[in-house]
Amino acid sequence: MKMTFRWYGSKSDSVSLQQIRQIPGMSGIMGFLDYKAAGEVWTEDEIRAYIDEVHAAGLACEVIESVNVHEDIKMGLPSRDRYIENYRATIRNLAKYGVKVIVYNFMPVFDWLRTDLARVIPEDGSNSLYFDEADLGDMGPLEIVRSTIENSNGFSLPGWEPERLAELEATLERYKSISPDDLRNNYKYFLDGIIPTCEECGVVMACHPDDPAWPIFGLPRIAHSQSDFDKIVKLHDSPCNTVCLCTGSLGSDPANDVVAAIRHFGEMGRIGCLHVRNVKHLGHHKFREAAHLSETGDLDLFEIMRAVYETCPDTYIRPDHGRMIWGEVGRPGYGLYDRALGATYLNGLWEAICKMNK
Ligand code: DNO
Repeated sequence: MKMTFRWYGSKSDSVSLQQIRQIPGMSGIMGFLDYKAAGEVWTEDEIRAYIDEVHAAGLACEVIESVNVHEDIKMGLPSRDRYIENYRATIRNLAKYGVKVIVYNFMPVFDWLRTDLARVIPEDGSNSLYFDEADLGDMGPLEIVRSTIENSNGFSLPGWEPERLAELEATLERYKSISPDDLRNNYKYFLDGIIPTCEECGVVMACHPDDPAWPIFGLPRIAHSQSDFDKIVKLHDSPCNTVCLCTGSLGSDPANDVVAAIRHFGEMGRIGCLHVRNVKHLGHHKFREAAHLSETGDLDLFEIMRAVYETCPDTYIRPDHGRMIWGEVGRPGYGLYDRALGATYLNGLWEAICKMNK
C-alpha cells in the first residue's frame, strides 16, 4: 500500500509539500492541476513543473486526479471526438512523467455535492462536509453552486471550476433528454477511445464514484453501486479500466457494502486506487463526514484496510476529506491536520494487519 495525500499545487493549497513530507509514512501525492479546464490538454511543461516540485520535496507523484471529462463527451455531442483526442494527449503526457493512475469521474455537471461545507459536529465542535437532501430541495442547482463557491474559504474546489458551471442552466436542460443508458453508451464511446492509449502507455484509468451515491436534480448518474461498477469495468474490458474506490462516496448510501465492493474489485484486479474516509449516516439521504476512526462513523475502517490487504495490497491510498479541527482554515475537506491524523490511523491499522498476517 502506498500512502499518498491530495495536493493542489503551491499556488493553490494551504498545505505545503514540506508539511506533507513530515506526515509519517507518506510516500507521495495524488496530484492535480486545478487551473486546467475540462477538455484542455495538460501540456508537458505544466506537468513537468508540477511533478518536479513534488519530486524535489522527496515525494512521488504516480497518481493524478480530476482530469475532468468534458460535458460534450458525457452528452455524446459531435464535438466529443476533439475532446477525446485531447484526453489521449493528456494521458500520453502524464505517462511520460511517470504517472501510473488517472482518477476521473463520469458524473454529469456536478462532481461531489454537499449542502453544508462546514457543519459543526456537536460532539466535539469540529466541522465537516454535510449533506441533507431536504435542504437541497429548497436550494435548486444554481443556488447550490453559488453557496458552495461562496463557502469554500476562497479556495477553488475540484469539480466546481467556474468555467464548467458557467452554462449550467443550458447544460441541465440538455441532460433532460439523456437517460442513464444513453450516458453509459457515451461512457463506452469515451473508454473505447482512450483505453487503447492507456494500454500503450501503461496508465490505468480509475473512475471515482458518484458522490453522494444517488442521482441528484434528476440528472442521470451511473456510478454509485457495486453493480454500476460491474457494468463500467465491462464497458471496455481491460486491466486499464478500473475503479477509484472512494469509501466515503459509496458509503454515503448505507445500502452499499463498501468492504464487499473492495474485495470484489480487488480480486478482479480492478482497483486503481482508494480514497479512504468515514461517514456518519443521519437519516434518509442525510450524512456528514466523520473522522477516519471507525467508531466516529458508520464504516469499519479496519475491515476496509483488511480487504485492501487481502485483495489489492500494492494499491495507492489517500486519506480522503478531513474535518476542520484546531482552528485550521483551508479548503473544505482538504486541511492538513485531520487528514494527517487519518493517514496515521490508516497506517496503524495497516501495520497491525501486516503483523497479524506474518
Ligand atoms: C472530492 C474528490 C473528487 C475526485 C474527482 C475525480 O473531493 O474525491 O473531486 O477527485 O471526482 O474526478
